[in-house]
Amino acid sequence: MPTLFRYPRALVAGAGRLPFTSLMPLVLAVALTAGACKPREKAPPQVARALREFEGAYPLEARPNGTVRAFDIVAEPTEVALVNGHRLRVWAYNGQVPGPQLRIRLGETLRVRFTNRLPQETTIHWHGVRLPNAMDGVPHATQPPVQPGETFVYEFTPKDAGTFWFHPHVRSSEQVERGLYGVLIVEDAEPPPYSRDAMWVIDDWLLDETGQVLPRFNTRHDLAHDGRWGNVLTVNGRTDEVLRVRPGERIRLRLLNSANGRVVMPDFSALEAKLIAVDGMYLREPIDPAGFELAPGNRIDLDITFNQNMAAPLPIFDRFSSRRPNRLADIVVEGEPVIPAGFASPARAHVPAWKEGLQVPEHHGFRLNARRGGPFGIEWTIDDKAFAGHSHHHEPLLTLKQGRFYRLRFVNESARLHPIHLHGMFFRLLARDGVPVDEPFFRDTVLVHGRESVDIALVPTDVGSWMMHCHILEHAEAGMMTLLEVTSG
Ligand SMILES: [Cu+2]
Repeated sequence: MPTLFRYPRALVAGAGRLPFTSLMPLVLAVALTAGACKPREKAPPQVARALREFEGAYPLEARPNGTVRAFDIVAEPTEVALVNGHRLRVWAYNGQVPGPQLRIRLGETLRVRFTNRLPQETTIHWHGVRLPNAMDGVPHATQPPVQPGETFVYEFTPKDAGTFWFHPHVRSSEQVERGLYGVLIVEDAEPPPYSRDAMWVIDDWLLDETGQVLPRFNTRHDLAHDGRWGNVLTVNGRTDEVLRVRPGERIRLRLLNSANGRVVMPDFSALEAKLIAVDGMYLREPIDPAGFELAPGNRIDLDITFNQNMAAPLPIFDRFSSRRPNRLADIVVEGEPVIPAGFASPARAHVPAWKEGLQVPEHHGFRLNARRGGPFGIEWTIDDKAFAGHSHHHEPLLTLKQGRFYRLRFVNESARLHPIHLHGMFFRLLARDGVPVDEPFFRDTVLVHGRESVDIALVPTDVGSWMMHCHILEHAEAGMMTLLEVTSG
């Protein structure tokens, strides 16, 4: 089983197919021609090959089977017994944090009648779901914000099975932090026969001395660092979450990082765990999850078989900070053994390698940085532009054509972390700091480290105005958002 994630830089030494030195002239040559050769002009032969390799990676159209699954969701302030029974004043979907888990099957249509009973306007964004642009939940860009007391109906048929989530796209650094998020699971048309399908929603909370959500958002400190990192880490709203399984069980464990800023690196090395999906999408083949950086917005699905007998609870740690591991949850294996289920891993998706992707001229390099100014004193910028809230009409920073192959680059000119999220499309990581990385999966969010450059490739499939933003929600709120326009033909 290949190991991919040995961040920081050890990863690239192991995964790169080309030695670093042989790659450098190529990277320089590409950099020199960037801008002179856009895909719409005479496309290099690598583009045609990349497009052929993309065929069949995922469906271009939804295939509704006629079944509509209807849910009501209400957002309102409430109190929940959270963080081990402590009464926490939150904003919640249907009175729960995490919010309700919506579970449908591929082909079914999701219809959510959403009512806003918050003291602020809001929307629901369906993170990772390829859906019609009008259902994407971005205020002013795809819909008017839902005012207090109003109702809005979201209806769409997901094109992909997988682990997705939903949250507000208005003042998200406050609204998500206060507890507004939930999981959307789209099951395969024929789900693999795992003995159970478990979900860990990871969040961290910044609580004040009274044990309540500190009601100061977008502080200078948050903005000058990697957003708002909390002092209480929860899984499914608890600091003492325990997953109980029986010996021999083979389960699917889905993880979501719903934190505003904190990155976690869950350590499952004591178990027989395989990574089978990232950001909802199955891998080309299962791989070792060791070192995967689960940034805000990211999801991973694990395939775990509990062969061993464990007398004591097994703690699962977050080791993003190697000096300060955080206990996420415990796993307890107990009871009567069951016969392990032997079935083929569902991780056998067609994921293009795009080995020539780095030879395709860069279509655009986004520069990520910060400067003084703006309503919070610090602005986070993409190409020196700060997105001034959602209250204005915005011109797209970049226009892409449906069905074309693009190589894009993020150049982090700052020292902070930026998990960059694209709405409405998946992309594949091609390189970090110019060194090829063959991740056998698509993503919708990639963590860009301080001073790092990251190359991605994508084929936009859905027309519309799609957001691209940092998923550290304080960075996004302070400007690190923009729009990509995907046009037909
Ligand atoms: Cu950021």
